[in-house]
Amino acid sequence: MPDNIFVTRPHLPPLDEFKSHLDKIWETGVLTNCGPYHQELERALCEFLDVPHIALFNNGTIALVTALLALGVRGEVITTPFSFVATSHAVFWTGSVPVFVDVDPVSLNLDPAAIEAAITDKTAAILAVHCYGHPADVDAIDAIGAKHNIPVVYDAAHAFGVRCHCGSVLTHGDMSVLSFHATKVFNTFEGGAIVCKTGEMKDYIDKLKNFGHDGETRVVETGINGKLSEVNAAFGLIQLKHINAAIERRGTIDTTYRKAFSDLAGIACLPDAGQIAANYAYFPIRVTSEFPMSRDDLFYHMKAHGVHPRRYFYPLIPEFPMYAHLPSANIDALPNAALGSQEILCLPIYDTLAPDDVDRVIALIRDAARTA
Ligand code: T4K
Repeated sequence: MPDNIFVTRPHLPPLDEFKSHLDKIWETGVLTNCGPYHQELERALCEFLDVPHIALFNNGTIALVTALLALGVRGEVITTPFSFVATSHAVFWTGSVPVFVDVDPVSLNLDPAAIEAAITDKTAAILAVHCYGHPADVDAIDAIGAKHNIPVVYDAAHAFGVRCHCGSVLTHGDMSVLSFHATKVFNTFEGGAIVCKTGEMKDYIDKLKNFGHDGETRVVETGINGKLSEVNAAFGLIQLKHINAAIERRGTIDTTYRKAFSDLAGIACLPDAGQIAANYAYFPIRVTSEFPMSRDDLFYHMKAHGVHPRRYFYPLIPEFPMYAHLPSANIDALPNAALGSQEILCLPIYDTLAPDDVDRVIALIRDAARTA
């Protein structure tokens, strides 16, 4: 049996580069609480991502919760059913309630018309996702937020480094939230960040992520512990040196898959959503009714042959028990998300995925089409 191929593998820079930073951390004994590596990574990321202010976090989920808290969001939050469950969980943890509306049938990102139709006097925010790193319709969503005077937060967990028609996609809305989890394009083992617009807001977020401390003896908010450690931050600095090459390699794999499936009935690649700079975080295909096997049969067939794609995002968030009772969780009212959830398969994509392994994934799908 050949080696297993997983949907992703973390980018790991040369270990020696990391060791020199570990030596320094051992020397200084500064392990956490926003030390020099933390500060340096914030500066480096602002520059690399072309954004004004970044506050690092210990993961994307705590960053999402903190972003909503920092904006004072309390009430109903219009969001997508088609995402990783952390998107809705973050809403829940702030004491708010998610209101699910349908996604666009092609991009699988929130449909602005559906957002607009769902706004009521209870709406406290819009939480949109750049699903797979493909930009949401930021102009339309920002305009809805402005028109109704409600904050817009983008869950940009998949969108590290993505640029759209007007520069970094992370500058849209009131805040954007990144994840630096091991499975992401840029990782710090665990980690995340909030991108915000002003120095005052960054100061406030920095207090919120440090128990609400404002100096040694003053506590001004019921904050949380959201700090990224020095080890994680140092790792991030090394990652950053290699990130362009890693994204480039992902881009080559993306092109190879698109070419390989261009003539295969029943396999449809998601369009790239018009990014100016993509990050190729995921490679979603739709397995449509024209394919001789169902999406799930293809999924299990591939797994039986040592290739492990993922059905991101199946089930839909509103199908999970803690959300299923909500009025907006009626799946019949979310047909585009429901179809996406039944058809999508995310294929392996990561910088160290060997060309032979890419060919193996392609051959497995093409053979399945021929022999089913
Ligand atoms: N918003 C969105 C839209 C998100 O997608 C996420 C996270 C968040 C918010 C929350 O951000 P964080 O709080 O996580 O920073 C994974 C990740 O755990 C999760 O971070 C991610 N989204 C989600 C889409 O995917 P799983 O359950 O699929 O991960 P897992 O452990 O099955 O890993 C997938 C594959 O990756 C494995 O088969 C092998 C490989 N892998 C994984 C890990 C953890 C490795 O090779 N090494 C590793 O250390 O959730």
